[in-house]
Amino acid sequence: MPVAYAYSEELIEYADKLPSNKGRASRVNALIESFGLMDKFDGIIRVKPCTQADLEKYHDKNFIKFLLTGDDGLDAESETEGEESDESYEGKDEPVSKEALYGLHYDCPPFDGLEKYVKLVAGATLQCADYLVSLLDTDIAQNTSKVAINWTGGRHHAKRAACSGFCYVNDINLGIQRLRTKFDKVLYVDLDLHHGDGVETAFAYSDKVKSVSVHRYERGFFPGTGGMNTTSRSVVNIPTKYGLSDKSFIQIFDTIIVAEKEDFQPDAVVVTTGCDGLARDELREWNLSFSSFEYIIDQIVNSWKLPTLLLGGGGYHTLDTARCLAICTAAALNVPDRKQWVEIPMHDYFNEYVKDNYSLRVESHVRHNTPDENSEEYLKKLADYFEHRR
Ligand code: V1S
Ligand code: CA
Ligand code: ZN
Repeated sequence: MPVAYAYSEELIEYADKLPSNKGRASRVNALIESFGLMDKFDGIIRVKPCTQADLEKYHDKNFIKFLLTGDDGLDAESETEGEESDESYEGKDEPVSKEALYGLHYDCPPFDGLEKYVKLVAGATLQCADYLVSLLDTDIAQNTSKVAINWTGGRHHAKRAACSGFCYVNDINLGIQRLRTKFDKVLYVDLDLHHGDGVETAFAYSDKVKSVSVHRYERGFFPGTGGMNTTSRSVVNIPTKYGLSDKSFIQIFDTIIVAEKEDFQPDAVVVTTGCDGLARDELREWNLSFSSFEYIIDQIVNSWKLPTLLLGGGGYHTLDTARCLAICTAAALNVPDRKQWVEIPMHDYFNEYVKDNYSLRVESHVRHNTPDENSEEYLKKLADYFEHRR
């Protein structure tokens, strides 16, 4: 069961600095280690920073220069008057700051270690893609799963020349491009609560990459894109309402996502798992437990059996994200006794789990009194819509 895991002390140290997810990478990694999963991987991908040239394979050169050094080398005049930004409406001659131009503010503030962070996170996804690319054709033809995991990746909102929504560079697009050097067709599956807008934009006109995102969709909900009618040949947007339950999530997967995969016949798969749909997540939008993620990851990895790149994405309840990603890792590895795991093993962050009595699968993770606004009728409407357009 070849599953490779992207890790280095440096990757965890710098991923821990991400302002929206401080300390998450170390909790996720430590929990995976504490369940003894490190010994079960086929290989540990020793992550090193990627190069500036690697980032420029998808991103705009000036943007990357500014992100890495704080200076894009252009004079300020090129960003004054006439740029489409909120500031330019205020007074038409007012300059737009470079930070605003490149989205390096609000949700994406600069932080200490940013340069190393982006090179390591993108480097991890690229090295995972390289691992899959370097598989022998005989390995690929075999009826086993082939997986590479980077839980610090999955930065799906970053654009070619701008940071967006806690995402500084789009490691997913870089990874898909790298996978495409060997695999003809790549299916992208985005399970994060938010719409995978940055990936959709990058490959919207490609016949070779199909992006499927299931997400919360409502006026005013970030990023505001991903309505059902924005679906095309290579873009499948599955908008959902408040309170999505495990049952509805699994139904969407089993009906729409599986059918889109069958229709496309991909040669490789990239998944952004995203744990911000969990019931106790700070965003409190969906109402999912770990079991639906476990089921979906198990299906993708162990039933589809295609070369698969698993990435992280969102997740703002740090310890539940660690629980969920540890369970997903065990599912990818097909660890048979994982269903019997009930307690958090002793490890560096063990004491932080005291509130839930050190348990792994806490029943209260699902808010039982939260209605699932995705009614049977609504789910059927979604399924019918996608069936008719195939
Ligand atoms: N949803 C949401 C959300 N929450 C915040 C936020 C909260 C506290 C802060 F101190 C700063 C920001 N921002 C947002 C969203 C971006 C969500 C990104 C999700 C990322 C991911 O999980 O999909 C994957 C990695 N941004 C907005 O809603 C935009 C604003 C409209 C509101 C917040 N302000 C700060 C900027 C503009
Ligand atoms: Ca999504
Ligand atoms: Zn998200």
